[in-house]
Amino acid sequence: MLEVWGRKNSSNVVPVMWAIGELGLKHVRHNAGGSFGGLDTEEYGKMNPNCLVPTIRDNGFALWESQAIIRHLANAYGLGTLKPEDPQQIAIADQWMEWSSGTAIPSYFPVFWGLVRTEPEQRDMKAVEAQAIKAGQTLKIADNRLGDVPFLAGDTLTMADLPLGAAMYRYFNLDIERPSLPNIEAWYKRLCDRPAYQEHVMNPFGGSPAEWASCEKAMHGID
Ligand SMILES: N[C@@H](CCC(=O)N[C@@H](CS)C(=O)NCC(=O)O)C(=O)O
Repeated sequence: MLEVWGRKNSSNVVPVMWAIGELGLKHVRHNAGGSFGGLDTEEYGKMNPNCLVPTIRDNGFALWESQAIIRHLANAYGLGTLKPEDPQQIAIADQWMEWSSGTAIPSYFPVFWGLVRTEPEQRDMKAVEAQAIKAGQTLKIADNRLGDVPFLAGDTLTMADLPLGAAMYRYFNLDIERPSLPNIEAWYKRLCDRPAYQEHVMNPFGGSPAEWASCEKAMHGID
């Protein structure tokens, strides 16, 4: 049995759940982190010494770090789907995962944090706007790539698309100026057509800390 620990609105849990959905894996998810707590117990610390989410246990095998989890699921259950078969395609998929988590998401994340996770009266809108411009510039790199191929690693959806694809739902639903990114927009529309994306990524997150908390509250009692 595959078990996942993590609240479903966590930006690092979302791509893991999306991977599980794409692969159609039977699983149990335990709400943890945020207002659900549960990360500071001895038992949880043994599975994940960072006391963060997500963590999985796959038939007794515990693993943390969302990208490592996505790669494990793709290796174990997604050869030829989420995990390309050709070594060069695998390397390209890895490249876009690394770029997404190391470059693109860090450029967009302060915008999300500066709006959704910051009280309106404490927001530094100049910094948010400046960062939104930087994020847009960075995303042009993926936009160029997606002008050549429909998905980041080639013709079909792979693990390459998951980290950035998950972040794009929030990017496109934040109240910010965005540059024209026609190829990312077309890719994002393709992702929005996927049932697993609809179920695991397209969930309300609100536009302020109060709205975020009320979206999270609505999840209590739902595992
Ligand atoms: N690099 C880690 C980061 C994990 C992380 O920062 N998780 C955050 C949620 S996105 C967390 O557990 N925060 C504490 C909490 O949710 O209570 C990963 O990708 O899994």
